[in-house]
Amino acid sequence: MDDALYFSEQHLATREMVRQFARDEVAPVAAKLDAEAKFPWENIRKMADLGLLGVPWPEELGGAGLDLISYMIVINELAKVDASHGLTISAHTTLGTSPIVKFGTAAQKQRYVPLLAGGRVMGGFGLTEPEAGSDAGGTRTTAVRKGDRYILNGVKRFITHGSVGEIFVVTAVTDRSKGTKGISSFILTKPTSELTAAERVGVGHEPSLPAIAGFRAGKKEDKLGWRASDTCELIMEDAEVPAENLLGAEGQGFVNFMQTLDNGRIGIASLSLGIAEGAFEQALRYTSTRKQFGQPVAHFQGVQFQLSDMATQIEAGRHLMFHAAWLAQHKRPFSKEAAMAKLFCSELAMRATITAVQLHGGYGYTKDYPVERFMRDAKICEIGEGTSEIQRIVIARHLLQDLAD
Ligand code: COS
Repeated sequence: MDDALYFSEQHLATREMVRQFARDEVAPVAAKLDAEAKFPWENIRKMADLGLLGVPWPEELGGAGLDLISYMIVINELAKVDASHGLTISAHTTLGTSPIVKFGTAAQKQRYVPLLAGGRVMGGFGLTEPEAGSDAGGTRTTAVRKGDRYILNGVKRFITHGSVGEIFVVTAVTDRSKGTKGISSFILTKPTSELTAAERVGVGHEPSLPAIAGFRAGKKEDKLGWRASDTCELIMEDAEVPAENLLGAEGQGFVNFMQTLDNGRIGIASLSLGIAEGAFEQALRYTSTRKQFGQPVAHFQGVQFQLSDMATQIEAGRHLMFHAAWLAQHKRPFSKEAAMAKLFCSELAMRATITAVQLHGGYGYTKDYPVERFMRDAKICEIGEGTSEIQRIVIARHLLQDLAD
């Protein structure tokens, strides 16, 4: 792809800055963080200092004031080296912060966004439940108004930053009789579960945020990939949420989080593409140096064909992803394109990483090379923020709607 198509000088400068950070600070620790399933607190501090935890938000709200394309570049460059770092930025920014930026009152924005955008605390999004995954409208968590509070009861599952985070946007049913129009969103706060680490690095905990009674982290997941990203349950047991923490109007929650997910899908496309690109770079380098039968294996046509296919599909993925981001940035409809980009890039990440492991032969199956981690990290891209099946449903609905129109 010609850089000039989507990138300005400023985009290229952002790319160079993040590329350098990924090479110097992420690459040396990625394998250890993965092996130990540790949240990258030291790098959270460094990314906060670089403004990477609030890339697309206005400077007056503590963000870096950059655009959506810049934000996609950040996720992409991090994921080329470590998907967990890319996901940390994506989940914190799109899922945790964007609903407050987009649907919050002035007071809510002033209270929460600077803390999130400046990387002072981590944010998350509580939508998925034990019985509500692809069927996002099947939310069981309830919110019952009592005077100046809502009482929330329910469990949210697979929540990125559920344990380490402090600010969450959580969905709950306020009127069961109205179906998806009876779902609302709330801002909930709790102290981080990793206070010692947060205090060590100087970000991750904000003492002025109230610990909402009855709201806590539950079981932490032990995952196949994205192991340096924190995934945890959130539990609400008669959680007492001030009425002023209602985010948007009552009943507006479903449409709001559908819009949030539309944006999130471009981020996961960018992350998936990064994994595919990282795997490709490793495979290209390895096959150019690894000798068998007296020559580098990249001299064999069978290997060349695989490298060519990877490079071609990556190029296609870049166009799909940056085009979806461009549409979103220019306030044009982008829901179909975001689903297409997410579907294509996540399946590409899986194919490309399997090929990269194969091209590394026996070494690819060991932890001496990063491609096995890339392969484990790729799988969830076909599942999280809407499975591949859901993306196909979303795309098909657009196709049929376009026809009807
Ligand atoms: N933007 C704005 N509004 C949207 C929307 C979108 N992307 N998608 C749906 N809506 C609106 C619809 O227009 C509809 O409004 P009206 O009733 O006024 O027409 C309302 O929301 C309900 O939509 P729909 O009837 O399509 O809801 P369904 O229950 O059929 O669900 C799918 C649709 C399956 C697409 C949805 O549940 C989904 O995306 N599921 C996947 C969720 C997911 O990604 N989970 C992982 C989360 S990881 S954080």
